Amino acid sequence: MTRPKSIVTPPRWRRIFSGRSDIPAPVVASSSPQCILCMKPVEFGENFDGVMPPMLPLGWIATNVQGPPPLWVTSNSGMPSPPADTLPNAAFIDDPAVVSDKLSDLPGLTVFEALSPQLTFRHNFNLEASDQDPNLGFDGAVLEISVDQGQTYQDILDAGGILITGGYNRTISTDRGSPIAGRPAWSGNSGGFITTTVSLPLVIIEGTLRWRMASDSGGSGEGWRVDTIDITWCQGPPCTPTPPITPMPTVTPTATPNATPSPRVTPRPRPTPAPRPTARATPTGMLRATAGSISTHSPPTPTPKPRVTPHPRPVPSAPPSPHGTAAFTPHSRPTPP
Ligand SMILES: [Ca+2]
Ligand SMILES: [Ca+2]
Repeated sequence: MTRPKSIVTPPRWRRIFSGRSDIPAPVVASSSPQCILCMKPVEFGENFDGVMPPMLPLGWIATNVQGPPPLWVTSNSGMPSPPADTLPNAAFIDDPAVVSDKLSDLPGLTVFEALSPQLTFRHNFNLEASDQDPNLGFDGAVLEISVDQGQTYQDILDAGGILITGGYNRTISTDRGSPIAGRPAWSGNSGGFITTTVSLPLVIIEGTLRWRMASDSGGSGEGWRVDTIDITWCQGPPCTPTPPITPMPTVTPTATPNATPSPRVTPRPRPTPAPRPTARATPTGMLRATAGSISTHSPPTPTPKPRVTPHPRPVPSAPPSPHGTAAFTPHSRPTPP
C-alpha cells in the first residue's frame, strides 16, 4: 500500500526532526482533517522508507529495558509477512522466548490549542498467544504516551486516548512474567497489516509516543511490524488575519421609523384642478378629495359609488325659490371610467 506523504511540520516537530531523511519538505497537507474556523490542518508522517535497514529514522529512540538484542530496527524482509505496508521498510521488533521489554519512542510531540489530534498507523503482528482462549495473550504490544517530557509513561487509553479502530484484542497473562501482565494488548496473529486509529489526548506538551513490545518467560512469536504512521490535528490560534466584517447597511435603526406597518403603498393624489364643492367618488376609494383636502384613510371600496354632499350648496343656475331658498336638486358627478 502506497500513500503519498503530504506533511506540514509544526515548529516543535520541525525543530526536533530537522534533518530526517524520510520526511519531505513541509507542504500543505492533502489528507488532513477538516478544520473549523481559522484552525490549520497539521500532519506528520513516518513511513520508515527513507533509511537503510536496520537504521531507524532520525529522532526515534530504541531501548531494550529487558531482554536480548535486537533493538527496534527498520526491516524490509522476513516475518511476519508482508515485511512492510509502504515499501520497502517498516519498523520491526522480534518476539523472543524470554522475558523482554522493547521500546520504540517517538519524542517531541506537542499538541496544544488544537482539535481532533489523531494517530493512525498500520501494523502486522504475530505474538505468542493462547490457542485455547482467544482473549488471552502471552506476548503483546501496546501503545503508550508520556505527557511529562518522558518522565513517566502510561497506556494511551489511560492517558485519555481512544482506540477508534484496530484496538487491543487480548489481555496479557498474569502468570508468566510479562512486563505488561494483565493489560489489554495486541497479541496473537493479525494476519497481515491492519489499521489502528487513535484519538489522542487534546493537550500534549513535549510528549512521546511509545510502541512497546513485551514478552513472557517462554515461547516466542514472529514479531511486530509498524509502518505508515500519520499524526494529524487542527492547530489553533494565532490565526491568519481575516478580512473585516462589513456591516450590513440595510440593518440600521433609522430604517425602522419610516417603515409602515401595512405593506400598502400610499397612493399619490391625482392633481385636482381646483377644489370642488361637491364630492366625487374615486375609482378605488383610496383617495377622496373634499374641498381641497385629501384624505387617504378611507379603506378601499369594492364598488365605487357616487357620494353626495351632505349639505348641498346652491348652484348658480338654480332659480330662487319663492321663499328665498335655493331650490336645487343635488346631483352627483358620474363615476369616471
Ligand atoms: Ca514503509
Ligand atoms: Ca513468550
